[in-house]
Amino acid sequence: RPNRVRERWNAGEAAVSGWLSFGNSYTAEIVGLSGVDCVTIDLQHAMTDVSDMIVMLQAISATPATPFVRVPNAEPGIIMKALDAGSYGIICPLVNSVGDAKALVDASSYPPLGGRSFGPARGLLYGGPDYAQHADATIVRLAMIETREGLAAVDDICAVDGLDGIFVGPSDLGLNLGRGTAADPSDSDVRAAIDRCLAAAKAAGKRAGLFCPSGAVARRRAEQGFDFVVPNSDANLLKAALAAELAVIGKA
Ligand code: 3PY
Ligand code: MG
Repeated sequence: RPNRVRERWNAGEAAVSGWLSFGNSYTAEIVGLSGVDCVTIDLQHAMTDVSDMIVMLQAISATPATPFVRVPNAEPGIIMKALDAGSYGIICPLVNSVGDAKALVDASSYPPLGGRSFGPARGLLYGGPDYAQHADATIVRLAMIETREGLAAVDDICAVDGLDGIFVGPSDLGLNLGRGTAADPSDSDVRAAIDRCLAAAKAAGKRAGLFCPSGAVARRRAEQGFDFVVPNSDANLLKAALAAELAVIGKA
């Protein structure tokens, strides 16, 4: 199957991803059928584990959305497992150096480009019998820039061969700059850091993504030039929608 994120990019558009933090296949199916291009299963901060991820990927297979996984770190074992389970994209947190970015590319690419081991269990079911031939070109690899070190190295990280681009974590970035954890920061230093990441990606001919706390912010960031935006997570959207309904009843 094609990667819809690449299709959007090839059409000159930003891809929109849902963000899953409940370890649940029903939520994955709902978000996958919502109209998003892609659904990212969060294995870093969310209440999810690898067995949740597998049934969530199966649920997303029954929708038009392309499955991505945010792994907990650049450890090769979990990157290879997410790909073998059928993920078409890897978002890797806390990429602080060229070495971290190369580790992501290495674990997500078959030889000769990388060192991914062969055993694409669900990858074959989702991607078809020719999976091994097209996997390297189909899979999207995004390195998260969300620390001082990552920001300082962003030009060199963007230049890493095989990396599709970067994904900015505004909360960690703000925290690292001593400016709080706002997901749509008003602080001028954090805003400048986000703009710097976008410029670095564009200068290197790479893609730039960003976590956003709403559709309005996601739209503004896509108009600014970001290629991959997330209009908030399932958990945050549920909290906000429930709070709004409770306010109507006079409960909040
Ligand atoms: C951050 O804002 O730090 C993130 O990781 C968003 O997903
Ligand atoms: Mg983060």
